[in-house]
Amino acid sequence: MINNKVLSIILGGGQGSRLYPLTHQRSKPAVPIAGKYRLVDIPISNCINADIKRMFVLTQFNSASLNRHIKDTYHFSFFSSAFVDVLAAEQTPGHKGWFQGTADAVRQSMHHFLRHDFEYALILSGDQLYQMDYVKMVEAHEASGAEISIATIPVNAKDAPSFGILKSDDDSVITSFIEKPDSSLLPDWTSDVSEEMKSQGRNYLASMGIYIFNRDLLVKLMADENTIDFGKEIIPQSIEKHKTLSFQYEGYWTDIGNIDSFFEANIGLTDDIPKFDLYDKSKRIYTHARMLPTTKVAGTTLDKAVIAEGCIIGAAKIEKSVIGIRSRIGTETTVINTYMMGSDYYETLQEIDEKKIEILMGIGDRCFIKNAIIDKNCRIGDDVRINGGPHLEDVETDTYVVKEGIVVIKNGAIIPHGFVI
Ligand code: ADQ
Ligand code: ADP
Repeated sequence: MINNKVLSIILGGGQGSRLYPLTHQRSKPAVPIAGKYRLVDIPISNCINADIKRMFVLTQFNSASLNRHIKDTYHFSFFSSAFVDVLAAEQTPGHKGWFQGTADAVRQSMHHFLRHDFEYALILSGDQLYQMDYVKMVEAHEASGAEISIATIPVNAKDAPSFGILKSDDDSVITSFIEKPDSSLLPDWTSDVSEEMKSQGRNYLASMGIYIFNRDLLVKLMADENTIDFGKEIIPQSIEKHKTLSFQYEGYWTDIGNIDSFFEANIGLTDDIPKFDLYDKSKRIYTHARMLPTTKVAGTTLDKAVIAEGCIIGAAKIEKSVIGIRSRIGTETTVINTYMMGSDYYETLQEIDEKKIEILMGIGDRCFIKNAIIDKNCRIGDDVRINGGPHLEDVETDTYVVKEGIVVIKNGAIIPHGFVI
């Protein structure tokens, strides 16, 4: 079986500065998405659905929450060879510690990979939302006799400068590649795409940052210590020397590397027919099985609301919002266009009494919250008004950050009664 020949390497994130403050105290793969999952669940689930069961997650921080999430979620049978291992950047006599870039992350971890028997290394990005059958890509790679394959997707001129852009011949062999081209260069980089893609103005073939390398070639390429990144060095330097296949994909795929795209991807789940389908049994997204109680709602008008398990909601209105696990929302409160991540635990009435907790976890009564991301375990008092939007300037305080009009309340922040943003 072809999937047994594959070892997956999930690039869990650099410093994650573009997702700050969500990555302030946790590594990027541990960032909660869609109310109950974490970013890393996406590539891991895609692997499990493709029956690729050996995965490494490379990350900068050895975060306890990521390790616990992986350990508690992905148990495989005692008799199975399946595993998900987190490899954090580690300081050894020969290494500075921090991963310098994507290729450097793979290089520093090579000794862990080479203990395993595999023919193809499937290198995945940890911050994308999509459901793709990797087996088809591996099959195309093997059938073509290529040494490298890159998953590609047509994009429009506005998005093209954020990606690696390439051109391929009639056999889908990549003939040229440019990492994040300046928009003035774009006229030279159009590709012959399908009519459907053309009608959407998606005339450029972008790298999805998903690669297959033959094992021997990867070993050879990693021996050159001067290369730091796949997109900037390894791929552009390799295409002339090694047959590199473009594996074109036209399903839903989005890069969620910054606050804006992260917000859009989450709010997009409230659409009538979301582009990212969480309800497809054959493409299931796995996460920690928490055995939470059902959600309780009283007196709330719900419109396009995605609500996870274990919530206690008394709000007046929730519209176009994703409400995460164990969220508590008080009465007469309105929540619009907001992603609330939820809480890691419940506070018991006894605890609240003993610790004299004044502002409970969740959102209080009579609040108005719009265009916001509320990280886990926040305490938002009564009569708070958070009105995000383009009228707000980018700013950072102890408790929140505004980025491109989106108000991000930091993990565990306490927002006092009557506060206005
Ligand atoms: P980017 O996404 O800009 O472009 P990069 O920042 O290198 O590339 O990130 C790729 C993946 O690796 C991300 O998941 C990121 O979090 C992770 N990563 C980055 N640095 C890391 C590190 N030091 N250690 C561990 N993981 C790290 C790339 C390609 C483009 C392509 C886009 C598609 O370079 O050609 O078009 O991906 O999104
Ligand atoms: P999930 O997968 O549900 O997000 P995790 O097990 O990753 O949950 O995280 C739950 C977190 O909440 C853990 O860090 C746990 O230690 C923390 N936690 C649980 N109860 C309490 C509590 N009473 N006070 C503070 N932290 C708690």
